Amino acid sequence: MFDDEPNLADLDFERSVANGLSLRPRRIASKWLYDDTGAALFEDIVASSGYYVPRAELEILDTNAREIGQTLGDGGSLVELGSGASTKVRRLLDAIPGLKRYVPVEISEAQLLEAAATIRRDYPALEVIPIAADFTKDFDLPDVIDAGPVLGFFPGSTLCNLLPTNSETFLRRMHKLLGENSFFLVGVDLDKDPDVLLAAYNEPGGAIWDFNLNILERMNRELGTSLDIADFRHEATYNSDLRRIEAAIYPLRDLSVQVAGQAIDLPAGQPIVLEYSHKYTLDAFAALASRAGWQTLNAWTDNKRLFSVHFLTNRSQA
Ligand code: AVI
Repeated sequence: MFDDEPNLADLDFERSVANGLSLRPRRIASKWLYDDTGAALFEDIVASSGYYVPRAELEILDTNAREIGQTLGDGGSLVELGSGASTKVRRLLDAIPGLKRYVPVEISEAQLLEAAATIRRDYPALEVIPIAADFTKDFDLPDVIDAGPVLGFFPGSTLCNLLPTNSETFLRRMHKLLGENSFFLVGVDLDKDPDVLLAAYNEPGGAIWDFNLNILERMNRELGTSLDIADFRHEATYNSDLRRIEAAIYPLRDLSVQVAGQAIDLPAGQPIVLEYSHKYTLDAFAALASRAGWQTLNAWTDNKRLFSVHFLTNRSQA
């Protein structure tokens, strides 16, 4: 998964946690939330009633997939970044019959190959070229896609977990990766009433707690700590200046933990920040994409204006 703290993301788990917990506020890079258990717990968030993102995004894709296909034209390649189980993309595959190729990019090879086999079975006319890669690092796409239009697909608002400057850098990298003849479909969460956001990111005792507190279980398992999840609570707050949700866990009493040979204090009530989730207006995201060299062809929202999908291009004659 993505990270907003490059200095922590490039280290191994133990070093990253030790360094993050010495920052103020204390941090643990969000990429560590998504081990196998975390990824499974995140699916419970996706299925929960309060987290509107998946439903709103599917509504937008269903409504606009045909137009996306018409703009793309026939013989194109769809490159999905972080394709997971390749579920959402089916809405596009179903609605764009002229598509020639699907290139799922996923770090988990087992999940990638299983999903690719299922897509091959269900869409026999489609050429499927799975790529096992961490899309946050440099990787190559197959040359064969240069022959036709390319549609990058980055759903789920994952981009919003990056700091805006890092999002811009990422979009610029994708510009280079997808090539001159490309389009990019990006899911972006909208800034909105903080109460709606807080309801989506807080569910006391619910799936979000399990997901975030799982980091403590992971530390116990992999770093030999003996933290008790009953000593922590989770809370997501909204930072209205920076327009972002800040998800954190809070010790309920003064604790100390030994990581990488260092004794680290975790005082009661002091946050350990796990994840930022930035929220954008349509214009603010279009401006950010433009700074990264993308032109916005369209930016769609769902009916309730909770979420947006931006349809970008780098074609010079858009
Ligand atoms: C993965 N990412 C897009 C989610 C978000 O909405 O920022 C992570 C999440 N954490 C708790 N709920 C959702």
